[in-house]
Amino acid sequence: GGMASLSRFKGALVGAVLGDCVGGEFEGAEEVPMETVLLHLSSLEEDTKGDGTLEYSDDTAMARCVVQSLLTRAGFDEQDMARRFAKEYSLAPGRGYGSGVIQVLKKLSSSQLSDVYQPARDQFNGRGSFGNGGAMRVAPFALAFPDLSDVKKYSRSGAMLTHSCSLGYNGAVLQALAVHLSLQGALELPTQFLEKLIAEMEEVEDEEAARGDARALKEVEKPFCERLYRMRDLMDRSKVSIEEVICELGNGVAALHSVPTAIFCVLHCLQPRESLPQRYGGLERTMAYSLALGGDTDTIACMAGAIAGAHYGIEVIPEAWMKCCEGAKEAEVTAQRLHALYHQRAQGG
Ligand code: R7I
Ligand code: MG
Ligand code: MG
Repeated sequence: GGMASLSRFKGALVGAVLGDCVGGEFEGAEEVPMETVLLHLSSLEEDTKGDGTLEYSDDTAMARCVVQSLLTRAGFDEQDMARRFAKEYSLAPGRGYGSGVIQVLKKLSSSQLSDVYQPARDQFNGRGSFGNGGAMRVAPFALAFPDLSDVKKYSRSGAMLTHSCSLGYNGAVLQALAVHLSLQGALELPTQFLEKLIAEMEEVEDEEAARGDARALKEVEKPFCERLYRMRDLMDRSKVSIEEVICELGNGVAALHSVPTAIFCVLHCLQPRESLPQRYGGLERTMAYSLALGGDTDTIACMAGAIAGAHYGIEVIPEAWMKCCEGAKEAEVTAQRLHALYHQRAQGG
């Protein structure tokens, strides 16, 4: 489809759900043989599977809260979003939430809370979480706001409800930017896509709080930019092994070790790869490749799925995959409402 088409919106939201559901199988595994990944994916094609047998996890549960909040409030409302996170957690606490964020979600349930950002600030001795929980649920922000500066501003605030460390929320900003650009068709020119991300993140990471967090955590200055430069080097190589990707970009639960990785998965899979079946299209390649990295597979596949889905559109998503994943059909429906909100805003309405 064209720029910011309905197909791309559906692709982004459904792609994220698929990544979460399909990736859940391998979360925490230490690198998964491609053979095992392909077996898992082909098992989805067998019609013995019932509807929605693969359950979504916290990644999708929280993204659904983001969607509902953005739609209901026709924009970002931190009180409303915080309430929805807390409510969702209390109704279904067993979705595999990070061990730290549970504290935040419990505190957010309290009615006496005067500052909804405070529980997140109290995490990890006052530094805040650098986990990828802000980034895993951020795609809807890119689908609600056509304006790049809004995407940056609100994705940051939305992440800060649980992740007050810049290494957490800036990962969310990076992921939101990637979905935003992909929606515009920017992945047609992968080199320029990456250059745009670098230019944006150079600015985003050029602030005192980010510099302070990087110093305190003994990271280099502008850590996300550094990973994007590494990614550029990896893309220039004719052959890259899974081990090298894990070593250079990571596959862990920190935003810094997973958001750049997810973006790399999408870029790497834009073209056919020897290790992947010929019959696979780009979205299927991206999914398979994300799972083969092991580590935080549901989240990496979820984030890669959002970016790839925004690029390829809903048409390329296998019907059998959609059927197996809880919440996929619903995501396709709500994507329409986000599409309407986005275009209403784009026309200044
Ligand atoms: O970031 P978060 O919401 O977790 C998301 C992950 C995804 O993979 C989901 O699929 C789900 O499985 O969990 O939750 P947090 O608890 O904020 O962060 C996740 C983990 O990162 C924490 O449990 C810690 O192990 C680690 N972590 C930190 N460790 C030390 N110091 C995050 N921040 C810190 C820190 O500052
Ligand atoms: Mg999860
Ligand atoms: Mg995860």
